[in-house]
Amino acid sequence: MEKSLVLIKPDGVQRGLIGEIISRFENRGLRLIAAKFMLVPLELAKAHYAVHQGKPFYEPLIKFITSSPVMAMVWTGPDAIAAIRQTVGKTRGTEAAPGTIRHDFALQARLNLIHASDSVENGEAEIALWFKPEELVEWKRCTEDWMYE
Ligand code: FUP
Repeated sequence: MEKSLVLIKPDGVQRGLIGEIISRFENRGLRLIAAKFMLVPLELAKAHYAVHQGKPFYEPLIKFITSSPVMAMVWTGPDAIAAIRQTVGKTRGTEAAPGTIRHDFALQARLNLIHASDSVENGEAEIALWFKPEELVEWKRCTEDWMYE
């Protein structure tokens, strides 16, 4: 099954949206397999956003992600990458579809509450960056027999 890194970014933590966001993924039927609440070291922030280095929003983004704690998680499930990005919505809240987290709780690009991996390959790489292999928990939700074909 696919795996995705999901970060509830500093704005989501500060605004008290951790529970709301986790509920959305739980309700979707996805399985949480790792979580840690943490301040992001500068080097980790730079590695995570390396693809954006040099872009105008890069420096403010690094400042933002290291400014306050994040809730870092790994979620899995069938088609987890697509399912999670669908639930998260497009980068800008004003472009995200109604019912998505970013539509329902955000307006702009940087303060968009969540990071979610955009492909299986990037998911694997991001999970390796944020978590040690032993931090991923092997278990099965009781709902899965009635949700996963
Ligand atoms: P997403 O995959 O939707 O999280 O968005 P991107 O990978 O394109 O961008 C990563 C992060 O850079 C966004 F979550 C927020 C930030 N960003 C800006 O601050 N300004 C922009 O114009 C685009 C992205």
